[in-house]
Amino acid sequence: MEWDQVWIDINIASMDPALSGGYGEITDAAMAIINDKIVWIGPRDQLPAFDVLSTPVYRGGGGWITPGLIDAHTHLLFAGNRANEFEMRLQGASYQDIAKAGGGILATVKATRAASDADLFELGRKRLNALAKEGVTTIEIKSGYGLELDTELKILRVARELGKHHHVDVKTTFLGAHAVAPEYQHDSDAYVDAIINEMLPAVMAENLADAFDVFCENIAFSPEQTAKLLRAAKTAGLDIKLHAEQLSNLGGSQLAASLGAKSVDHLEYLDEAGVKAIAASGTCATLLPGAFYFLRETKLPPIELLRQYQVPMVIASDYNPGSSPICSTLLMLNMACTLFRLTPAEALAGVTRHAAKALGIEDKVGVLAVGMQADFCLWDITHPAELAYSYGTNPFKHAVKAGKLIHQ
Ligand code: DI6
Ligand code: FE
Repeated sequence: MEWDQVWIDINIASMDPALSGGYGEITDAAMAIINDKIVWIGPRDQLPAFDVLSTPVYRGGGGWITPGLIDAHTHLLFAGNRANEFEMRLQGASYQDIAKAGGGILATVKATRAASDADLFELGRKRLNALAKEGVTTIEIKSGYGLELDTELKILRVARELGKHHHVDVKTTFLGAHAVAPEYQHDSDAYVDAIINEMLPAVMAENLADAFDVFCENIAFSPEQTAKLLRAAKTAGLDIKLHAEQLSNLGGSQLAASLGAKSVDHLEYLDEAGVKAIAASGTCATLLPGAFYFLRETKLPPIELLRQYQVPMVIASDYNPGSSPICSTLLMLNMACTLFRLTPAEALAGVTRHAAKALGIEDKVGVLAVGMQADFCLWDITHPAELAYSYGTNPFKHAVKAGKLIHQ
């Protein structure tokens, strides 16, 4: 056999549903790679003979290998911070009160409009490095802190640039409909029209987005406005997804499901009809425990119903300055289990196999199997449950991205 690299002295949590056990585990495993692809994976004692003199062999020291982690919902690119609002909330103001008083998302919009491309790139690079050091190899980044053409384009261009300059793959989402722009406070329908007629065509012309998202909520866009926006995006050829049922139940999930959305996200207020609808359309349910935690939400997403209807559950950081200022995908694994009672295996599927599905890249990444891209991490752990169990000592050792060992 002629291979470019072979890994031995490892255990593998492949997350391959074809293998038994929640992790698709292979203990005392081996894996072989040619170029950017996995060409052999299995128990070490079944590894075919290969030329040990000409093949680089990597030893994993008995640790575990998982697919590279995928953070499928982030608002990574913003300027400033909202620690002042954190203090206000500690004194009793609600997230909605602050938003209605012109703070919240609009405060970050102001800071982000004022930031230069270079500043924004630098902020993004540092945050992406922090995630990469926890094993993230693919990330989704949303715009949504511009709410005007130039700044939305600036954020998406910087996101694309980050993807070019960093080993982490970046998928971009145009979220011009994150909040009603300050210029349109009294005419949200006109802002919806501006998104559809001015911003979306400009985003498409520069190929700046892979997907389109809307915040469907009583402090943002109504279901009618959301439907109009999602239809326009779909017609333009973008994947669609939705911030839905975060603070109230407006039926956004059903709407998004009826339009074939890849995912609906947040979902604390999702009901059974909504769960049925997303199960029927093959839409993923993205759960964001960081926002639940930081907003001290008490209403849990309907986890048991999602399990019952076999909806793929995604776990993501929702990293943003208002509702989840926590730049850590690993901490989300822990919170998914402690706050939402997911099993550690479900949580890991949420940042690998299911996250890949939510981004439409499940044919390439998220599972370790023959033919998949060689995106994986080596961890200094004795069982994959440790990734969700403990936090703070970071057991991450190495990432391999598209067959390349990353030095960081
Ligand atoms: N829901 C959220 O939790 C974030 N965006 C959204 O639509 C919050 C964004 C922020 O507060 O800056
Ligand atoms: Fe979000």
